[in-house]
Amino acid sequence: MNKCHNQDLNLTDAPIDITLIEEILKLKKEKRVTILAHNYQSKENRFVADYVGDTLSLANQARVVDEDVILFCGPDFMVETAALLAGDRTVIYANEDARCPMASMISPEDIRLLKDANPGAKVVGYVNTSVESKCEMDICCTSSNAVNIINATRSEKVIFVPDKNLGANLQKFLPTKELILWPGFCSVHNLIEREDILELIHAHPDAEVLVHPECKPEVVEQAHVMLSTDGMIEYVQQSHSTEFIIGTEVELVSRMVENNPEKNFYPVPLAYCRTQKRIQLENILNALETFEPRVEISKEVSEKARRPLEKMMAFGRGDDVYVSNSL
Ligand code: CIZ
Repeated sequence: MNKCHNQDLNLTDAPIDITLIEEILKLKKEKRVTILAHNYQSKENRFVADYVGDTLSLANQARVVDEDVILFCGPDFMVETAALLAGDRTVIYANEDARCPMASMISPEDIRLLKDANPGAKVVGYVNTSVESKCEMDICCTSSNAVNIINATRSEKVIFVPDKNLGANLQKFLPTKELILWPGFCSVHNLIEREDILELIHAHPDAEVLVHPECKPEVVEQAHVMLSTDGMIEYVQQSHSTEFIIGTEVELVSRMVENNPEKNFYPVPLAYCRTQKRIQLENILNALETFEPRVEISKEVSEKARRPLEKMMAFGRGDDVYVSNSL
């Protein structure tokens, strides 16, 4: 999680609309709005944000910021997760059309059928799901705390939804659990092939290879370390290596370059999240001007969906387990 300092933007490498940026910065101050932005957001969106991070760290921020209004630059499920945890604060989508394809790959009815077919199995659900699907879960997780959360469940069989790649990669760290998986996937990480990583390793044999756990297992097998996005940011900062191959969304690699100018990073260029890039400065300004669209969830649904999220928040982070059990 980074607290952002707006003066950090290097304007030399991108045609950025300075007038728009100035208007956004002025308006968010006048209207006392906190802007949260996910790690995959564009450089200009990250620049106007107060905090940049992964789903878990942004959800934490949503609970503690001083302002009563939060504008969230991220896909639907992240905005709704923050809203469920933000107490009385108003939470606004930067662009409601930024809908995560993975979240629509499973429905509450699918989860009910899985529960009927596997009586006694607890349901651990990735946060990348709809509010309605969360109502069917025992506990939520993100990639940064999934192993600790699944290990703590009180059943040997655990229904893990919806990401089959994440589930298969987690299973290797969970020898006492049997994960029942669902065929969902991240449309960005699922594009990365083993050959993409092998080509980069061939070109940069001394580089450390970091990949995200939403990648296919055969991709993860080529890596030195599997980590969540905030985990990767911290890892490259602390590592003595000077070269890194990064298997996740390309914007995260831009952040690493900005933070570590003395190190070299080799991304997989096709790993580009179109959903997140639907959020543009114009959307942010419009949301600031109108305070619309707001997250509106009925009281009954909020109460049910908040329960698995609150349980997750009690665990905190934990992706150091991936490093200590290095692949
Ligand atoms: O939890 C998140 O923010 C996502 C989508 C990935 C990660 O590993 O941080």
